Amino acid sequence: MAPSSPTIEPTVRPRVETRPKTERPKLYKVILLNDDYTPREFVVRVLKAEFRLNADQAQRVMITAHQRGVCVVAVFTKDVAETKATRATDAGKAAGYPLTFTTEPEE
Ligand code: TYC
Repeated sequence: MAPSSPTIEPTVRPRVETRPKTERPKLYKVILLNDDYTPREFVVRVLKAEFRLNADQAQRVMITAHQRGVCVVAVFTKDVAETKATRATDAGKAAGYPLTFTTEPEE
C-alpha cells in the first residue's frame, strides 16, 4: 500500500489584541497658580478642603507654587479636575482673593 501523504494543517494564529479592553480615560492635572495677594494659610486651607491634602502636602504644594509660580495639585478625570478647580477658585473669589486653579491634560 502507498504511504499516505502528510496532512497539511493550516496554521491560523489568533490575531494578537494589543488594544486594552478597557480604555483608560484621559487624565487632567489641576494646577495652582501663585499670586501676590492670597494669604498662604488660605491657600493651604483650600488645598486641604477641596483636594483632601493633609497639612504637610498642602504646605508643600502652596510653597512650590509660591516659589516657582505654579504647582500640580493632583490628577483626575476631566470632569472631576474641572469641578475641583472651579470650586477651589470660587472659594478664593468668595473671600476676595485672586487665587486661581487651572486644568491641563496630561501628555
Ligand atoms: N504668594 C502668596 C503670598 O505671598 C501666597 C500664595 C502661595 C498665593 C501660593 C497663591 O498659589 C499660591 N501671600
